[in-house]
Amino acid sequence: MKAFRVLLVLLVLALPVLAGAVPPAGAAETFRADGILVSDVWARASKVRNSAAYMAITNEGEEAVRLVAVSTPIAKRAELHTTRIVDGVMKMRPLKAIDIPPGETVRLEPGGRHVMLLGLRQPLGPGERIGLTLRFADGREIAVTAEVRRASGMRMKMKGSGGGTRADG
Ligand SMILES: [Cu+2]
Repeated sequence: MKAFRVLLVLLVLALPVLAGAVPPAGAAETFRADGILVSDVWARASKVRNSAAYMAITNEGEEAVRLVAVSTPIAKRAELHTTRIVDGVMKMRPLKAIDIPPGETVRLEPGGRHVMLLGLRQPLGPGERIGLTLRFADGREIAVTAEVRRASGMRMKMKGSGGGTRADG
């Protein structure tokens, strides 16, 4: 009982920070090609038109790599976005590219940079797997698989209030 209450408090404290998304620890599937390692790839469950995908990209090479585009069969368009807080409102802005310096890992995560999926051709349910192709400035391409996860959070604390999970982009 006590532990449960502590957990609740932790959840409530964490929610604003995570902007409603708690990425669950999932299967550690990694994708590697030519010195680029992509891990923790997931997409937000969504019943609406848009969603977002997140991942960690590690540059194991000696030279900087630049992610310039992402494509996927499940959406009309995929864009690289960044998120900023402007006057207390979260705003997204398209990015031309995401640079990964040699030896470093760049994380695309809720509240930060992400792959915006625009015009979903189908709803994304938890547990589904979707394909994404990452394209880099030097022509390299890496095909990865994202697991669809529920962006649990905001609606979780309202126990018994319908329990519908929606994605908000
Ligand atoms: Cu976005």
